[in-house]
Amino acid sequence: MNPEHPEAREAPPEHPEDREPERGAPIGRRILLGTLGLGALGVVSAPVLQRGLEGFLGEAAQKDPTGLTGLLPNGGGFRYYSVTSSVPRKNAKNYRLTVGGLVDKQASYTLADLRALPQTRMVEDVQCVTGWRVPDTPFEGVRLSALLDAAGVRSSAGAVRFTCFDGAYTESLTLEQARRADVLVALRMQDKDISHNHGGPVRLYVAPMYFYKSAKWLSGIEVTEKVEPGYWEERGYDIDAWVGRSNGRDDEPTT
Ligand SMILES: Nc1nc2c(c(=O)[nH]1)N[C@H]1C(S)=C(S)[C@@H](COP(=O)(O)O)O[C@H]1N2
Ligand SMILES: [Mo]
Repeated sequence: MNPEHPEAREAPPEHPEDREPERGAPIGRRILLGTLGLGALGVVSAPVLQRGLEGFLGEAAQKDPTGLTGLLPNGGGFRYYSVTSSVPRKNAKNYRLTVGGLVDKQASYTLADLRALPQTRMVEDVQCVTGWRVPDTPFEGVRLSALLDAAGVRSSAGAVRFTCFDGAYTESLTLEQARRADVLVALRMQDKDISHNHGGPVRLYVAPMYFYKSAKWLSGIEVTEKVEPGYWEERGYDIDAWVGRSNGRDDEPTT
């Protein structure tokens, strides 16, 4: 009924140097892990193979309490999605998140600024509209509502538009949705700083909606008058993307 969004692609290797040094981890271990991550990429070549590998990694992860397999591309049941073939890397030095549009006070946050604000942690299932699902995934970050309140949203505003430093992806929420307590400007995912491939250093996290709402590589928050359809929404997906109640899905009530 819906076109399967086809932009799942092979994840680029995570650069070990993008990671903040694991405090206390011996240097040798870090180098070993980085090498392993790159080596494993050669194995992930076809989608079918990839699915097999994900199954393997799922099992391996359970047997590996060190979390070593978490460094492998597409580990932990996630697929890598990007509508662009490459995305610049941002870190604590050059990352900025701007808040503008119909607000009284525009703002530009560094990563340190965002880390200094109160953090909210949530554990919910991640659900992609194409069917894959990752249960009980922790996300942590600043409530979007806190950034909107700090900016002072004008009375003419009705929606929020999100832009990304991949230069292509966009998303939108109504102001009411954006103010929900389960919508975060996320800095952490799976209890780690968000990696580049997962949209780090900062991604949007819209817990009650399909994962395409959770824009990766978030760089701009613009308060607008009306909802402007995002990247996938211009291509036929629902703007109001409630899990189980959108995109042709109408789950049975669970009562
Ligand atoms: N900037 C950007 N954000 C994005 C996407 C994308 O292609 N670009 N894909 C979306 C989709 S369809 C999904 S399922 C999730 C995938 O997140 P992951 O790569 O961390 O698994 O990111 C969402 N956010
Ligand atoms: Mo998705």
